[in-house]
Amino acid sequence: MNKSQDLPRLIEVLLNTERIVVLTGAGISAESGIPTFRGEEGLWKKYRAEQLATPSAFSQNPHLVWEWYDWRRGIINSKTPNPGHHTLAKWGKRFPFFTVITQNIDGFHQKAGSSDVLELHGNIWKMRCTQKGTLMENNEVPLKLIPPICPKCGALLRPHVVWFGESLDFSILTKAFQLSSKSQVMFVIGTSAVVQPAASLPFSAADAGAKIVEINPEPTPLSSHADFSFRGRSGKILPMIDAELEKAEKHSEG
Ligand code: BV8
Repeated sequence: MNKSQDLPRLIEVLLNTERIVVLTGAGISAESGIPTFRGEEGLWKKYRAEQLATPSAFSQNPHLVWEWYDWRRGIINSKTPNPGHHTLAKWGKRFPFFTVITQNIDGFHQKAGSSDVLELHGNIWKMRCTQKGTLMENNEVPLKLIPPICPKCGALLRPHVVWFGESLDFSILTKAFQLSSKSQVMFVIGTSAVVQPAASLPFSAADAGAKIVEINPEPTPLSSHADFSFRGRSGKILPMIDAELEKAEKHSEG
């Protein structure tokens, strides 16, 4: 087994760890049946996310952009979190300091029971008024009106998500970097690690001395910097690590 898939060594590290952050991307929800961005199924009609998840696409054609989000809301609404999400929720109760920093907007970490979740790119069930910024929750599937309008002032509503070319919420991003640089271990799960500024978080953790554990069936720009790199699906790998951790805990309790 090559060093980077050294499970016993990872378990040894985890037994002596209190502070963990996890960065997740679309890949952790892939086994729930939600299309990733850059996989084959990431296409919608003939568009890619980078063409639709932008302010200019929305101002040019709010109806088309809302059709895309309505389609995604429909898929997310019909799926459930998978064992990868549930393992992280379990670890959130096991480790004293445990935060999930997600790039995903599907809300599946919270649905699986994770309580400390930072949503870097927003949430697909939230909308905000383009005029007044009023924030609201809307779980209609399918949307009765496309594009939806603000019940308060009648202006267009937009998804409460961060589009390409838009800045992330400053306080959320600051907290994400602070937690990363204080972590002892950072798991990086199901992300192609190309979208900034999220992709810089693992480097901030590593610079502060954290061990980086990547879980992804494919190599990414982060792989060569990771201390551990498990080539596989998170819905399988995370429960496997959890089972080994439980065994080691029982053994160390004597
Ligand atoms: C910003 C919300 C300041 C919306 C999303 C530097 C260079 C070049 C460009 C930039 C740069 N800095 C900033 C930019 C611009 C841009 C950017 O990074 N572009 C990329 C394409 C290079 N960044 C931004 O615009 C950000 N804003 O920086 O503000 C600024 C302002 C103006 C100009 C410059 C800077 C905002 C980025 C947020 C965009 N919003 N989502 C929505 O969802 O509709 S991004 C979207 O793609 C997702 O949120 C996700 O975060 C992101 C990345 O996708 P992944 O999650 O990684 O998914 P992907 O499909 O790519 O990969 C899936 C992975 O899972 C794969 O590796 C696969 O192997 C793996 N996998 C598959 N199955 C499994 C699995 N893993 C485990 N188990 C499995 N079963």
